[in-house]
Amino acid sequence: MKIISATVIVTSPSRNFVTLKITTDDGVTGLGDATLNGRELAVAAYLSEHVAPLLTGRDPHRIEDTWQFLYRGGYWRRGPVTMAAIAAVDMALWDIKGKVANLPVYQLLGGASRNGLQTYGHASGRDLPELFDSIRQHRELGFTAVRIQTAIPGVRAVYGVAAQPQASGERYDYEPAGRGAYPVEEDWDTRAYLRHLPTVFEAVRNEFGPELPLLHDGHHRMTPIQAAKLGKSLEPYDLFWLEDCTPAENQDSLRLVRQHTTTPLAIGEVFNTVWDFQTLIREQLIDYVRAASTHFGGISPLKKVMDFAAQHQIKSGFHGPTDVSPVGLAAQLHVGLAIHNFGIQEYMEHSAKTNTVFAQSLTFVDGLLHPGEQPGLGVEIDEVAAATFPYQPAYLPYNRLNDGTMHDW
Ligand code: EZ4
Ligand code: CO
Repeated sequence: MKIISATVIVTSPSRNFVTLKITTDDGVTGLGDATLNGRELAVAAYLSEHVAPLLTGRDPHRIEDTWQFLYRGGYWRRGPVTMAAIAAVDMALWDIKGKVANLPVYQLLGGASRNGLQTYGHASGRDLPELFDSIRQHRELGFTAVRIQTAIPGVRAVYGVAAQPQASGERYDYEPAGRGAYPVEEDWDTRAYLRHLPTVFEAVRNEFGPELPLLHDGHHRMTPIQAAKLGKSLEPYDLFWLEDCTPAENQDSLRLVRQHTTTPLAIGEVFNTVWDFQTLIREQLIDYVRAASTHFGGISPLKKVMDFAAQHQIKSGFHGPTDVSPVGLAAQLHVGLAIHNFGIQEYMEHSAKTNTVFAQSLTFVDGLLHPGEQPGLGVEIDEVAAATFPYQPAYLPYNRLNDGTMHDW
């Protein structure tokens, strides 16, 4: 069997997605996700100009060799653009292998270790009543764990908080990228945040009791000592995890955070390779690996980092926002179902419009996600529908402090 073509599909049903489609001489096709939020066309060009021409004629079954060929052979290693491109190839080849074997990909990774994946949804509110409503809605939808983000007094716009209250029964409407040619500016004040957040968690615990698993995302905005302080002040509220408390490209700084708090830590949605986790895993400085299949080089490296993490009792918490496409989501669901050290899966449902382009076989029943039993990844793309949604520039917001200084994401 040989690869005869690799084509890139850019489509924007609600948001931008970059998808690689690999076709073999037997007529089998595989899909891979290469979506890099706000930098989509760079990956599309990397794939169509530099990767697709190298794939023609290769044996699609040689997944590991193709991965190493693109990673080691390209000389330039790592980085989000390169690794999203390699991820798409890796996923598409696993999809093909599954279809040829007539098995869902999780069966090729060792088979199911559980019945389904516990997920968490994103609850948010500009004030406590709005937040409580949002938590209740998520529980009605079947979520058994929720991430909590709220507005902060004195801060105008906070990332991760829906701008509109959700109409009863409606799904989460918050969109983590604004459509337009220039990113939206938000503001930030870490001291106000550190004062306010524990009061929010206290109120949520008082309202919902001790059992509901609660998560929070710090979006890389704290220094190590601030993160240590927040972790400590949240200990009475028994968080499932505190996510991205510092910009962790300095992995060593997590030692300081870890010395001061028993709040579990999750890091890595912007990491690209296992090396970004090396110190964090070896020294057990985190509890959850946040990598996403799409931004981490695909299924093959995700399985490898989780096997390394298993030696240190660290679990998965793969990044699952809507900017990971249905294909990328499926890829990590197959990994999550198969590995022993699964932790939790983030799940922001894709919009109805997105689902007119991508047919997904996943199920979400009683709070458990399952990738389905279709051979391969279980996602197909409707290219005619995709072509009706042309790319639109869209960017994540950025934030500045009161005095105008650019702040960490
Ligand atoms: O900011 O997906 O945990 N989730 C997050 C997301 C990310 C976006 C980036 O593209 O932090 O909202
Ligand atoms: Co995050």
